[in-house]
Amino acid sequence: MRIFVLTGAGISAESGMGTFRDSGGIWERFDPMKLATPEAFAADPETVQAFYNARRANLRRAEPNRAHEALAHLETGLAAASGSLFLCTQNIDDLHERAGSLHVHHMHGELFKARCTACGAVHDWRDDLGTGDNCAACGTTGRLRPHIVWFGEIPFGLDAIGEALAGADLFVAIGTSGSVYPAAGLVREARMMGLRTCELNLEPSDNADVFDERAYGPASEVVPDFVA
Ligand code: BJW
Repeated sequence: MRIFVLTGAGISAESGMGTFRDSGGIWERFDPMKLATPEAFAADPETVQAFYNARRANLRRAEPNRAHEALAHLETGLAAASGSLFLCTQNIDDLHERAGSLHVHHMHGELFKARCTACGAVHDWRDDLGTGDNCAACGTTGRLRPHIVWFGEIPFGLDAIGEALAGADLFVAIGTSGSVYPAAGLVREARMMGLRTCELNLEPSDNADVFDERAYGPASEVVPDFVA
């Protein structure tokens, strides 16, 4: 069995990372157009950096939950049975990796990385990022930005995502509202390619009617049940 899993903010909700569009979610408290666009960063880099510095501090305190652990076990189990797991996450946290997942595709980038807009180098970055920081590759000051895909930017590795989908038997979406493209369109692509599709979420997503199978509840319960 070759499984393509797409995860979203809901899988990390019980780890305290916050979702975007739920009641009290990140985009209810903050305007995404002022924080998560290249235009916002160009206009006010200090405010954007402060937003991501706070999110980075939160991630340093967070721990993976049973849902992340279940997917790490699924990867090992499938590999032992000559199958495979392509774990594609929209999340910028590293909780899949900390739970033991070996291969994680971060289509919207990573909070613990910074990218130099002068030379393109990507650096591990766990602490606060500021306009006075240097790029260790080219030495330029003040050109580092969060290594994150903002609105209007092209998600990372779309070719690899397409190839993995084409080679899979089953598509599973976990903890995502299905409202941000192109990730939200993957379930329809999967169906067109003949994969079976399954949604695991707290409540029906925007795409719920597209899935063949659905199970609803907290990720820490429905994901281990699915993997068992
Ligand atoms: C639980 C749970 C629990 C809760 N257990 N479940 C039409 C109009 C205008 C714009 C567009 C348009 N169509 C497309 C666009 C462009 C735009 C877009 O989609 N906008 C929409 C809002 C309409 N997309 C883009 O700009 C993307 N780029 C792009 O399109 O490039 C052009 C291109 C693409 C391809 C080929 C060629 C050209 C880029 C999108 C970047 C998204 N960036 C963000 C911010 C990242 C950094 C950060 O974190 O700050 O990514 S936005 C935010 O949303 C974040 C997430 O990854 C993403 C998805 O959110 P997610 O994960 O689904 O979270 P929620 O909160 O929405 O849902 C959580 C779910 O969990 C809910 O269902 C809950 O019920 C559930 N849940 N607790 C299980 N315990």
